[in-house]
Amino acid sequence: MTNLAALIFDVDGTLADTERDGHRPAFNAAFAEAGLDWNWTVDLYGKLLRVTGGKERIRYYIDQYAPAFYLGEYGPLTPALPDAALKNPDQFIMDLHLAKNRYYAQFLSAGKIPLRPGVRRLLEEARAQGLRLAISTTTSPENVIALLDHTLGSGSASWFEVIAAGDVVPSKKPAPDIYHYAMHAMGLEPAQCLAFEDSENGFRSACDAGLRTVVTVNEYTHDHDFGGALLVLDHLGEPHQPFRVLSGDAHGAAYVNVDLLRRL
Ligand code: XBP
Ligand code: MG
Repeated sequence: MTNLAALIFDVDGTLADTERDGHRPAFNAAFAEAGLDWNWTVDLYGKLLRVTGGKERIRYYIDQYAPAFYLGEYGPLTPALPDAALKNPDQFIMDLHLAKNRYYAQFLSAGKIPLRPGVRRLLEEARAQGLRLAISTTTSPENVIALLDHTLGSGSASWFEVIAAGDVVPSKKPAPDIYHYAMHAMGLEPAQCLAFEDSENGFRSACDAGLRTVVTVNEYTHDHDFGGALLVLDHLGEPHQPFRVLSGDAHGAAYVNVDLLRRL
């Protein structure tokens, strides 16, 4: 890509392994705090990740695994549910999600969620070479800024010209809206940008926005369908920690740098 002008990064699973060790235990802590006996195991969470968005994921869980939560508009069947859930289930879900994000921020501030290999190096190199940076994510802006502050450093959100996040678009990934939003805000065309994703939902979103995509898989996404991706890797790699190529032509490189991105 000789006309490469910007790199657009997904967040959860791409910049850091936030799902298994961040959002998932934070959801569980919020459930316990609310008096629920729900427990999202590592395996179960893999299934729930098919739905993007934390609030949407809680609703999907209720539909699939705890349908007694609702009885008509109000009033779950099970007496084990807290009063607040009986009175107003929708508000209860919103409050659960807020509590989840509070725990998530605590885990971040405790330094429990590092960046994935190669992420800091590539971002620093891209900045030094004048590439523009953006974020395109399903999670909230607050979660993105907390992650950046606690990993790249305080104020590092300013490295990104646009942080396209959360409910700013009506349809979350796999819809392409959040990528369209980011490119529109930067005044760029898809041909000038590269996307970085970790999951099939994110990859679909980027593809349907017309973007070429580099995928770095994780334990939840290694068997997803990434047909048509420029490169599928286990991570971005470091000079001392080469990536493994799962598909695509890495031109003999051992780690992703701007030179490789321009050659894709
Ligand atoms: C991943 C998501 C998010 C997170 C939880 O987003 O689907 O929902 O799991 O975050 P992405 P919220 O990979 O696009 O960054 O609870 O804030 O939705
Ligand atoms: Mg992701």
